Amino acid sequence: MSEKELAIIRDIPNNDWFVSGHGACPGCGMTIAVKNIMRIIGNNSTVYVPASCLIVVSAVYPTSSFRTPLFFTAFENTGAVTTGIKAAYRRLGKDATVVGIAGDGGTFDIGLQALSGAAERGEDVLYVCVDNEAYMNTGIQRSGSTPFGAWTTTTPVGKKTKGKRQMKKDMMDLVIGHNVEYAATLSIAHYNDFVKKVDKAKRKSGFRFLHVLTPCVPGWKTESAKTVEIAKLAVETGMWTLFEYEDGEARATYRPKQLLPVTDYLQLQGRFRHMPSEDIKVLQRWVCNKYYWHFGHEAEQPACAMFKGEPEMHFDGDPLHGV
Ligand SMILES: Cc1ncc(C[n+]2csc(CCOP(=O)(O)OP(=O)(O)O)c2C)c(N)n1
Ligand code: SF4
Repeated sequence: MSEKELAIIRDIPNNDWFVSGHGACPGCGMTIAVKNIMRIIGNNSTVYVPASCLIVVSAVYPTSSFRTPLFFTAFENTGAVTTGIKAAYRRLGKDATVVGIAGDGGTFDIGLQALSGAAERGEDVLYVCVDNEAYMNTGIQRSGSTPFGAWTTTTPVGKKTKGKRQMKKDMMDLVIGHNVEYAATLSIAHYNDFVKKVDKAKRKSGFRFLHVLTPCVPGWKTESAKTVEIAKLAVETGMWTLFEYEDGEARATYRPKQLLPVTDYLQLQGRFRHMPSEDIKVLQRWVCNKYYWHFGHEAEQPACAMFKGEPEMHFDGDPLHGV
């Protein structure tokens, strides 16, 4: 492709292919992500969106906020429908980017089978997961992506239970396990990293997966003006790790020099407000384990000092992602 590679936020073309008029909540992280992804992908593209907040807020027949062709069928089949659209274009001799944009429920849980099929076949499509960590448009039910301790309507807080009891599923590891062409995690607060990864995914052929953490105001019980700050804190506390997988190797694209304690992230969100200190410690431990797993021992962190010497911690190095 001869067009100039995009490296920083100012390089993004001004043309909008996802426009205002949609019904998303003020401060919705998902629409910030989608607007900027579409600016980079451009209009030589066809978008598929399964049942999710995105389709509900942006496509009330016969109108749509997407200025590209938009497809919508069922919840569980993003991998299958994008495969079919691309096959039809191939048959017609047309070259267009086919993008599927699904929520975490449609990716981690109910769409996992179709995603796995498309990834394993190496279909030439771009799959974007806009991850708001629950089934939001149907009333904030927990998904495989919901973090430990979070309140949702199906992981309530009461005398016996205190939010979700399981850890967030490692979706990137599952996708990378298919030996895909490209996979990357993105943050709406790390703009230049975001731009480079979307541009890279656009330029490549084969199965590409972008995983964006997208804060949700009512689901996370946050202030709408704090969406980007919360996305940034997710990275700085290690709740969200920025890396990419390319040519068979994973590499960190940003490493917080000094991890902030998870409480800096949790305290801005009502979904964690009930968390007892022992649960916060469990979550901090998960973060530290993940951090050492990704970045290795040389990056020892004060926020993790309390776990030193515990056998399950990866304090001895062995970073799985080869950073
Ligand atoms: C087979 C099937 N089961 C359930 C539903 C109902 N449903 C529609 S969207 C949705 C939740 C989507 O959650 P997610 O993918 O996380 O996207 P979000 O709404 O959070 O953006 C559910 C359960 C459906 N449409 N189809
Ligand atoms: S419920 Fe959450 S994901 Fe859905 S539009 Fe509102 S802020 Fe965005």
